Amino acid sequence: MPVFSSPRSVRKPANVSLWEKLAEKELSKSEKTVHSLRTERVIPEGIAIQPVYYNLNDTNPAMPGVKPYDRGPYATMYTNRPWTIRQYAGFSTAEESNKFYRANVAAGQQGLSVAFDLPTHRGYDSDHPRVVGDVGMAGVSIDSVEDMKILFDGIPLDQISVSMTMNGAVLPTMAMYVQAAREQQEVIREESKFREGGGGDDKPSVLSALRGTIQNDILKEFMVRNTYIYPPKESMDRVVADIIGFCASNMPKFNTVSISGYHMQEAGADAALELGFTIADGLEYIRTAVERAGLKVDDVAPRYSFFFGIGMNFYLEIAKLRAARRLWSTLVEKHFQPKDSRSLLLRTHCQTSGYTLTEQQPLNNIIRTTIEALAAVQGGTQSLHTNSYDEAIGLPTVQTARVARNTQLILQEEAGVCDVADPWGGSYMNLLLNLVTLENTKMESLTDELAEKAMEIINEVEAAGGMTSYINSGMAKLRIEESATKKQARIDSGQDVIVGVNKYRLDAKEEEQERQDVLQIDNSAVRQKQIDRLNKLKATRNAEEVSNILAAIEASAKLDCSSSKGDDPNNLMALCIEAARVRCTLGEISQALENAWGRHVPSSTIVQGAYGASFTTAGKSDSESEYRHVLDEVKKFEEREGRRPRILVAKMGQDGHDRGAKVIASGFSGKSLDNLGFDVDIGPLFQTPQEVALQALDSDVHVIGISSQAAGHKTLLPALKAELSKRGASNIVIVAGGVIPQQDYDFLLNESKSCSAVFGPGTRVTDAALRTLQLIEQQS
Ligand code: SCD
Repeated sequence: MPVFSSPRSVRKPANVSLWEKLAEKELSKSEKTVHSLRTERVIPEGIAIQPVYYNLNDTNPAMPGVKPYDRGPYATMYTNRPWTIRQYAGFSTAEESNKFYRANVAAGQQGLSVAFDLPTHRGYDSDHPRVVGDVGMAGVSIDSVEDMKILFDGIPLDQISVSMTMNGAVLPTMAMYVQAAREQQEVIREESKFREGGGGDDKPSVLSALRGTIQNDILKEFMVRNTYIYPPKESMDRVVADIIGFCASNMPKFNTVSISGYHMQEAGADAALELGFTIADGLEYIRTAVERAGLKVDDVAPRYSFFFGIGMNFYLEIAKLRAARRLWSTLVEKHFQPKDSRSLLLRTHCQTSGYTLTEQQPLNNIIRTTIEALAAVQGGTQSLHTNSYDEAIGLPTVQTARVARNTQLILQEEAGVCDVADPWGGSYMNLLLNLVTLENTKMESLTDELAEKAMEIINEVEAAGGMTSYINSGMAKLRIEESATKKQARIDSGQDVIVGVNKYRLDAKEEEQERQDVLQIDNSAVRQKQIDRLNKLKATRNAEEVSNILAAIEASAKLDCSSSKGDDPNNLMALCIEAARVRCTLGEISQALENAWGRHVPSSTIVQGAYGASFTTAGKSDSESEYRHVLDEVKKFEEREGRRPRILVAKMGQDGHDRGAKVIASGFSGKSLDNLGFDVDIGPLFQTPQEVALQALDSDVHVIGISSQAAGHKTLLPALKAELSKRGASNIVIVAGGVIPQQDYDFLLNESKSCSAVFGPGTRVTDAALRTLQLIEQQS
């Protein structure tokens, strides 16, 4: 007898029988799961909710856990085990973050997800001169295994699954995590020996018990996120491949890559682009492991996992996750013929969209996040992060983080959404449309259509020779930037509604009353604390062991990827664990690899024409006339000054989030009607204030536009202002935009006088352009 009774049916189609078998198997292993066993849930109204529904007239209905997995990777889905509530967080120091993690786990969080600060991402120790404004700002700072041990103090790493968002400095970070787990295990063994008078030594290696996920998705870093360190080839063939190889042999429960579409969506990709590029990335990672590193598809693919962003188009986001599972299983089967069915399963984490959060009326963000979270779970995600409602303006506070976590707990424990697997299977989406064209109105049709669109994109990428070649051609970045610029134009012209921003906006006084305080981090105190700990570490370690292992890492890095297998003595992950053991720092390990490979230098592009073209076809005469008004003003400026207004759009520090900078650069640039007519220079990423000042002088710009998304503005903007003054260029106007809390405006505009305007989230590009022109005119 199956544990689950299927809906009343006389005959049993093959998929239904298969589903029953799979469901039984899942239930038989579920002692540790959150929900108790049950066949159905009878609600107080006396109605029995079945764990899954299907059309009894269908000869072989699609079922959850059954290929091609549209309806979910597991047969029982949340009816047996709800998705993991996994809030992504990291605060300044390891001590602070540890406190936060422990409190969160006590309050119902089920898995950890570590956010590192930008110096850690980019392979710099906290004492490096390039990272003065970044230490501890957008995540936790980790310089050595000592920090990692503090981060996980009191959190049993062999029991709780830990996700780490790390891509650039992924080797030292993973190595420090593994070494911290080993040392944690040693302490436990010593303690149990002491208590039990011996024993404890026969416990299996801690490595095989470690559960979690390392992001390790470098391809999307080159496309959008920008926290790479090394060039693409070495990053793929040695960093990614050696980690996959090491984990396949030694850490079987660890997900070795989290293939991310989330960052593409945040950077402006629409759902089809996000889906197509993410699946194409996944295929490239299998290819790297199988064709380059000589690993077997079934040794690696079951531990690949995915990560999608969930925005406000409710139906489309559900369809995206369903289509993703279908595309993955179909394409992996076609291209790699795995024998293990787990290689076909697309398991995913999701994060609600940061981009859709607004600074205006921030409480609306709770509603947005709830809708997005619901879409993620209706789409069948395995794990979920819900954003805090203040994230459009800064880092979350304890209270806003609690609301975010409770959003998921309420869905799981109050709303009954775990009671049924894939309620959308076969569903009609819209009754009105349904009367006209029956077939085109199902969620199933939307899934089909999105899958088809994504498949066209995947074919385009494959025709270019796979994702690495496609990225190298610059096309991936360009297509996402174009999509971002068009989206901005649709918002600025009012075609896409954002409640409280371009429609139903409060007046300035009311907005002021709604303002939230955000968490402030004392960057210089965090940095000093890290530097003190680094100095202590360097004074107490064995210098010879350190230099020997760093030399071995550099030598191994010069080899090709035939050493990626987990048992190879040159495997970089194995060497880095040894380096972590002897207390090499993250910066030193990264530098050893850099000595062999160099640092990747990106090229910057500007999409021409997309902004104006979308704006002028918006069909709203008032927004079009505003647009033309800006063009007229720019023209007058040119006639008066003998040249167009010239802006340097720049980013400082290690903050690589460049969607805002790219949209501004694209929107402002160009001579024709297609854009706003400024002369635009776009600076390279990761600049120091000195470098930005020098480029501004070289290019003879009127204005510098600084985009800041990673909380470094209070250190970096005053430093830029000082650099300009030092060079006698105080006449260059500085404007800033991005994630800058209102509570910092006064400091930036009046106290430090380090910029002349701050364009907060929700500012229309046309408004920013007009104000910038006025500021230049006032200055001259
Ligand atoms: C699950 N299981 C079930 C079941 N559902 N068993 C029986 N019945 C069911 N219905 C089992 C699974 O087989 C698995 O066992 C275990 O339960 C856990 O389930 P899971 O589905 O693997 O869930 P989880 O452990 O939570 O893993 C989820 C992912 C993982 C696979 C998606 O990769 C993950 O946690 N990813 C999170 C990534 C993350 O946090 N990223 C943050 C990025 P076995 O293990 O035995 O098989 C943040 C970011 O980048 C932000 C922006 C930025 O910084 O730029």
